[in-house]
Amino acid sequence: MKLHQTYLSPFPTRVRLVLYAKGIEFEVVEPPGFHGDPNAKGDYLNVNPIGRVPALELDDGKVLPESEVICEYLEEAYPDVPLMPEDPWARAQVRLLSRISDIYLVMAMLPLFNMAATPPKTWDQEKIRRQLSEIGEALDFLEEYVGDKGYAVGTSLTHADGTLVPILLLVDEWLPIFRGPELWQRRPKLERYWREIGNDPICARLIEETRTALQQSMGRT
Ligand SMILES: N[C@@H](CCC(=O)N[C@@H](CS)C(=O)NCC(=O)O)C(=O)O
Repeated sequence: MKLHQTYLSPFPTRVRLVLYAKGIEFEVVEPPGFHGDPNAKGDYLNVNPIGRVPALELDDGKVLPESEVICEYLEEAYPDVPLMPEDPWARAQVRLLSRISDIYLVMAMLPLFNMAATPPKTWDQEKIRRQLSEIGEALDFLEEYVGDKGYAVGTSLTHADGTLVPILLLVDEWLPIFRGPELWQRRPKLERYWREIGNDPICARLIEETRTALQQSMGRT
């Protein structure tokens, strides 16, 4: 199995959590043309015509794009080490946290990611102010629903941790370049989650991998 991905993007990180947790062997392929790399995506567009990362390539050559769909596929194809709770309400909480992150938080961060690739003196301060306000609102939504027992939902690893860990790391480490809202201020549940989730060895590994990629990318720009 191959995971076409970058370590900087939060979406493949969500998939790596599943692969690590379930002990599935895979090869990492890092396609060109992402995160400011001026090279064309080239052959990767034949692998994944959507042109985004991640894409999971099975041993028989079939390719699946879209992180959430990949995670659901892996959950069904490799049911050992379940990453979904059994209780329907808890399952809904896993999906809710991922949905809030994808729809509200990631969408609010995207314009700032794009802006960060341009010279700071061209940055639209009003746009930055609006995006930071939306990011703060999305973090408030997460504060409402995130669990308080060491994991995003319940007392063990779920797909919601795969969603939250990389995006919170980006908010924490990357957002300060825009003088963003202090992530943990007035958000004690999120603060506790962030403090405790690093105790999980798989999440600690994801944090380390993302932090290394972030430092490399900042050194490059
Ligand atoms: N909905 C997609 C989003 C994936 C996505 O947008 N990935 C970004 C990287 S963070 C990407 O590939 N963007 C296209 C590009 O950078 O050219 C998923 O969940 O897999």
